[in-house]
Formats: sequence, C-alpha cells, structure tokens
Amino acid sequence: MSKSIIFYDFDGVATACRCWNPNTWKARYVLNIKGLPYTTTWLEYPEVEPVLKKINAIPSAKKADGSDLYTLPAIYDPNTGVALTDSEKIAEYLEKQYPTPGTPAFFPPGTRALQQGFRDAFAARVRGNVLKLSMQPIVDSLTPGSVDYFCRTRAAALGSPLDKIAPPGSEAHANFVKAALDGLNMISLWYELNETKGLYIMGDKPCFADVDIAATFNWVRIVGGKREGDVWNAIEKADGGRWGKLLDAFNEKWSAVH
Ligand SMILES: N[C@@H](CCC(=O)N[C@@H](CS)C(=O)NCC(=O)O)C(=O)O
Repeated sequence: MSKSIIFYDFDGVATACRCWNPNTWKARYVLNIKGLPYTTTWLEYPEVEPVLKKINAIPSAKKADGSDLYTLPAIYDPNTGVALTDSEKIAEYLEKQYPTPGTPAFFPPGTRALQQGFRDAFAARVRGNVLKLSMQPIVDSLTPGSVDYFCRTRAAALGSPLDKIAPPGSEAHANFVKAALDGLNMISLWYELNETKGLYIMGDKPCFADVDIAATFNWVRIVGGKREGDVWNAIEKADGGRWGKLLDAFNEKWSAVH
C-alpha cells in the first residue's frame, strides 16, 4: 500500500480525540488492529450524503421513506479506487485486500454464522438498551452542525424527543440500565463456556464480534462515562470487570486516531 486510506468519521466534542460513534469505532479499530495507514476526514451529519456521493460510495441502507441512506463509517482507498460504507464490509475488504500476517483475523473460516448470531444477540440484549440511554449524551457530544439533523431524525425514528426517552433518575432510565446489565450477565455466562478462558470470545485474539462489542462500549464510555449514574460506570464493574478489561485491552493497543 503506498497511499493512506481516507477514513470518514463523525466529528465530536466529547473528548480530545473527537471520535465518539459506535459504528465508526468498529472500522477505526479494524484499521488500527491491521496497522494500515489512514487519515481521518471529519464530517457532520448533513455532510455525509454529499461527500459519499462524490466518492461514489454505495448507500448502505434505506430511510423510512424508501430513499437511500448514506452512512458512516466509510473509506476511500486511493490505491484501488474503492469507496465503501458499512463497518463489516470495510473489515472484509481490508482483510482480503491487505493481508497482514500476525494480526488477528476478523472472520476466521467457519465463524461467520456464529459471529452474526452473537452480534445479533448482543444488539438485542445490550446495544438496544444502551442506545436509549445514550441519546441525550450523544447530542451533547456532537459538533453544532450535527445537532439539528441528529435530533430531528432520531426523535422521528424513536417517536419521542430525545431528552424524554430515559432522563437520569427516571424509571425508564433504571429499566434500560437493568436490561443492559441482565443482557451482559447472560453473555458473560456464554464467555465462561469457552475452555480458552481468554479475554475475547474466541480466546486470546479478537474477531469482528469483539470489535463490535468494544466499539459499543467505547461509545457508551465516551458520550456518557463521566456522568454520575451513567450506564458505563455500571457496565465497567459488572461481571467481575470483564467488560472494563475488554475495553481497556482494545484501547491500550488500538485506539489511535490518525
Ligand atoms: N451497519 C452499519 C451502520 C452504520 C450507521 O447506521 N451509521 C449511522 C451513524 S450511527 C449513520 O451514518 N447515519 C447517517 C444518517 O443518519 O444520516 C455499519 O456498521 O457501518
């Protein structure tokens, strides 16, 4: 590879590193784990569609009205002319295009189905609940040019103003925290079934499912972790500290922002 990959991420103000989004963290971890050279282009929400159209990226989803939805993360690889959206597709492309012997494989042969099932279970039991808890913290983490777009689109999707979904101290807040912790407790029992006893779901090397989980935790930690009573403070200590250790392992090695 002679030229750096261009990596598109959402700008943010929660931390000095700017990045806060769970989906873009998945792709950033992948780039960092593989040690590939890249530079970040920071975007606000309303900039995503025009910028991705310009690089001929394919929209990764549909809006409620059936029109195309352009999402981040996205990459443009100047070495091949490939433009891609969707963190999983980006991981697959980088794994095939740039084999990096000695670094963990995101999709070891024969694991795709199990990884997908695991990720779906994590989304249903944990991510869906922390998403509700994180809506207002996300708004507070956005750059000004993203706030109106984010509040309008997410309030329409969730059917509620974002600050009313799970205000701290409310019963809804307590219920979402409990549901997320119950979900993690179940998933922690699954980890314990592994004879490998490693930090990651398949042992001592992370696969894409671990990347997904770590990116989710990093997002929750970045947008809410400093707030009193925030769900990350509970998750970090839950299940014998398993989740805090998992995130620390990722961030110690693979949290660079280029
Ligand atoms: N499955 C996709 C999801 C990407 C996604 O939904 N990204 C959201 C941000 S969290 C987005 O870019 N939304 C654009 C918009 O709402 O206009 C992935 O993993 O990359």
